[in-house]
Amino acid sequence: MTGTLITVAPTGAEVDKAAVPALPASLAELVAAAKECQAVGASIVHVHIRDDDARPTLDLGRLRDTVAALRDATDLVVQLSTGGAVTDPEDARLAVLEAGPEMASCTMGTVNFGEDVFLNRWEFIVELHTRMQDRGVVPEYEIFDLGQLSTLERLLDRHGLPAGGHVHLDLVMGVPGGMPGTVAALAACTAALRNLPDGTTFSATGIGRATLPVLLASLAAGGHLRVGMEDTVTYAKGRPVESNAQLVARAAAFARLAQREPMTPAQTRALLGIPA
Ligand code: KMH
Ligand code: ZN
Repeated sequence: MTGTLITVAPTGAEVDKAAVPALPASLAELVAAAKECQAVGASIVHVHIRDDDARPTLDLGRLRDTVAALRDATDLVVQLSTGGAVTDPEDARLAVLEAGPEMASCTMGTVNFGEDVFLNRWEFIVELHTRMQDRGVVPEYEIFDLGQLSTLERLLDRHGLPAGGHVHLDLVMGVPGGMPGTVAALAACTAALRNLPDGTTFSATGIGRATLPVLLASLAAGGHLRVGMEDTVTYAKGRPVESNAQLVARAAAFARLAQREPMTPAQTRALLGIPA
């Protein structure tokens, strides 16, 4: 059994900075959070950025500055979100790749997202996947529901393996409108992995109160972990999350208990086929 790849998703597009002041929103806050998270066991940072008013943005100049600042200050694999916010148009989401990340997210289908819809048409998915192949950007395939694993299988069959040659996906569990954050749902997903290329790896994240059950289930199933304030802002009942590092430290402690040490950024790059 390998170590544990821990991704931190520190910001997201949905949490309101005014309601959650600990959320890293400015570039300085994001870089500081990323450094702290690397120190306690993260190896990938999944990045959404905010504007000066802490609203989500896909501004390309800001994205380029963010990639550069995170590379300067950390060894983390920088994974830009191409999901953005539910209101972001497809062309702006595709343009994220122009910021030159090593890695980017790529969602495998449309899903109801609370009161909203997170739209991911087949043609858009194909465009994102093939642009990533052309630019050498390694995808993390985001899976919000079981059927999206079949979409991933179809994508790889028709359009080939991603840059780096390794398939890595993230099960996002517990979004209202997607699959629940349960052991049964995770087991159904892991059973479906047999239809994907040999060596496919997965991480899992549970939204809100699904955080801990999904974390434990993923470790038990040989999976990796994603945690962060994009996905939960409550550490325990009645106890707000103090920092992203607090969530990463807890994930790393569980990984060690499972005798699967957190992977370093170098080990993560080697696993995913990202050049050192
Ligand atoms: N903010 C969600 C609408 C991703 O980053 O690729 C989409 C999301 C997925 O967070
Ligand atoms: Zn995201």
